[in-house]
Amino acid sequence: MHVIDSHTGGMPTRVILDGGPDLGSGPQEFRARKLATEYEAFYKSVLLEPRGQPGMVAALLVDPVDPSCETGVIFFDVDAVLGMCGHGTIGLGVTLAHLGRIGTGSHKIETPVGVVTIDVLDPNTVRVINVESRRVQIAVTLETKNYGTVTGDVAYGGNWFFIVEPSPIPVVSDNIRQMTDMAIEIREACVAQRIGGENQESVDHVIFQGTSPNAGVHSRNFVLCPDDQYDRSPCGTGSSARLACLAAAGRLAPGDEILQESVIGSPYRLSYQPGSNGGVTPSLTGQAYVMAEGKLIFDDHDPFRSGIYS
Ligand code: PYC
Repeated sequence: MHVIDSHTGGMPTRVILDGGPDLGSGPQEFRARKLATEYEAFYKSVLLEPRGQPGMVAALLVDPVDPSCETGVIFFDVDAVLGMCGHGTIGLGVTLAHLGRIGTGSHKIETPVGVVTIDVLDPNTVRVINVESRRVQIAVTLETKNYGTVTGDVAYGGNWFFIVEPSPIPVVSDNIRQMTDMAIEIREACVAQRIGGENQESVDHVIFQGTSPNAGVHSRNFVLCPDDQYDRSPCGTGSSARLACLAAAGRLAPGDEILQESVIGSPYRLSYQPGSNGGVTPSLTGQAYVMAEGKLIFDDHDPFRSGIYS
């Protein structure tokens, strides 16, 4: 199994070029469901330690249904198959450019939630035009066990988000452990109280939206991912959901650009255009760097070939 590892603002992506399971040739949504339900051991083995690392997202390349797309891709972390992944798409764009498969310019990528466009601006900088994103609930109140009442918006950006603004604690790296614990409780409360998408989709990510000490930066976020890790990047799908909330609240005009930072300070440039179904079409620009090229080996004699389960 050939892989290329990159990071986008510190958040790792492992692109799987070949050697993944045969998921058939149906719509990407069906293939993603097949991966989630029939190949859990495979996707965990790619990302669990010692082969993988905490927070890492994999991008399994598959043939696109639409031949005008450069590739199909299914993203997953160690605990879930994702609808979309913004940092992973930036990492994928940089990886495909590194391989010489694409050059600067515009390319279409097919994901389980729809076709996204990438603009490769230079070998390390990619703009993603994401799927239409929307705010679906405003100022929802939920009860948590240890943190009392929490209020936030529910929004879609390719994955499902509960967005708390302002963050209950400063969004700084010293608070990552505390924010992680709090966000896990909030996600559990969302599921228990059936707070999610219009069709009962579960909230799978939680965002705390805070301020940045850096001049010119609009905001800084902490994002909890399904694997209980925080996003080292500003989270592309989370930033898309956030743009939908800013637009719906009249706080950001179409075309206006803002700079958003992750909790470790890595930046994305964000803007949107009105979507065709009442939401927004987000644009996010970030940088990724290739770190390693390799071949994953699954040795039958290796007691940890499937990863370390804890
Ligand atoms: O960038 O959309 C994103 C993302 C989702 C999970 C981790 N990163």
